[in-house]
Amino acid sequence: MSKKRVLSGVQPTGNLHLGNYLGAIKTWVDGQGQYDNFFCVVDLHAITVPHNPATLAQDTSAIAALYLACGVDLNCSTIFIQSHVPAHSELAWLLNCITPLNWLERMIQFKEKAIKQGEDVGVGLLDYPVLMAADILLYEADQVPVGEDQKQHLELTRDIANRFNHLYGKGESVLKCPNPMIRKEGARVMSLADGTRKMSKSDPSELSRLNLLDPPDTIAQKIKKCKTDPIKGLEFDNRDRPECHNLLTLYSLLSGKPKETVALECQDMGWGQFKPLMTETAIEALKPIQTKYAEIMGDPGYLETVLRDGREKATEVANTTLVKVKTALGYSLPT
Ligand code: AQP
Repeated sequence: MSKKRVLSGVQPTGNLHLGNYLGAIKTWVDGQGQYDNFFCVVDLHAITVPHNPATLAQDTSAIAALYLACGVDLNCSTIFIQSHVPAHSELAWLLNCITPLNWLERMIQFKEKAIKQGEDVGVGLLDYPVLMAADILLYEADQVPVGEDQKQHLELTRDIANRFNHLYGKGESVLKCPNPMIRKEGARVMSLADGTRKMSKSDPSELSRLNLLDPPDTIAQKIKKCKTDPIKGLEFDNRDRPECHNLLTLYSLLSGKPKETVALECQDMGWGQFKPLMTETAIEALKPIQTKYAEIMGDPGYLETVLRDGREKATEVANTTLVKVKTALGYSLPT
């Protein structure tokens, strides 16, 4: 029996942080042996917010290198750049034409990000979830590992697939309906500056996040300055102590110690004792990723080969789905 397929991606909109790693990339890596995986750098999504053309290509390659540095294994996974496979844009257009506008207007991420862009908000930001649906549906993905913030977009992808099949499938499933894969712990990593807001690349404060490539002294400084509370004795799951819950969760995930072990270890600690422990744990957890990243970036030819092979494999799968969709819609295909 063939393996189930996984598709996921990250936007090259800034430095990858612990939220992207623990919410998404670590889930990819931990489960990759069981699946046939496609991991893309979603650079078409990156221009739905203001971006810098001078750094887009470089940022995109850096994220692909980080996938490898975090442990994505090319024996069971394909890494590629979204814009290198034109089928993504083409399917997005076709799906646009069957997606009701009010489905998109309901998306929380659109509402939150649109406020930041004011009157200049682009159509691309509203349309982002349709492009995401195209990304997923092209690969007939069974599972999509994402952080909790993307759950609503995943539900929309399922709705779009069902609507397409209903309208044009003649009783068959042209598009495969995917399932979200959301881990229990780490699905929503919160900001170091405010335990009620998610850690995010676009937060203007660098102190709000730990980036995967932060050097040890930066990690130490960010943890030293992170928001805490005046209470001695650290605990999980106290609604009035969101920063405490977030920091203990990060400690648990980065150290590999189960939640119960961390709860016991930290129950009598004050912040003065916890912060150095957390600092050392974060530095140690990120060191192998940073070392591997430096090796990969030191050999650009290797990364180019990985991405060229990835583009070929991805194009083959994506174009097969695109032909099915265009046939169902009644297009004549070039001979
Ligand atoms: N704080 C988070 N906790 C858990 N998972 C998270 N993800 C993002 N933030 C957290 C997951 O990371 C993957 C890639 O995200 P993305 O690059 O597509 O964009 P995003 O979700 O919008 O991430 P950011 O960091 O907040 O970027 P900006 O600020 O550019 O929008 C996704 O699987 C996401 O769930």
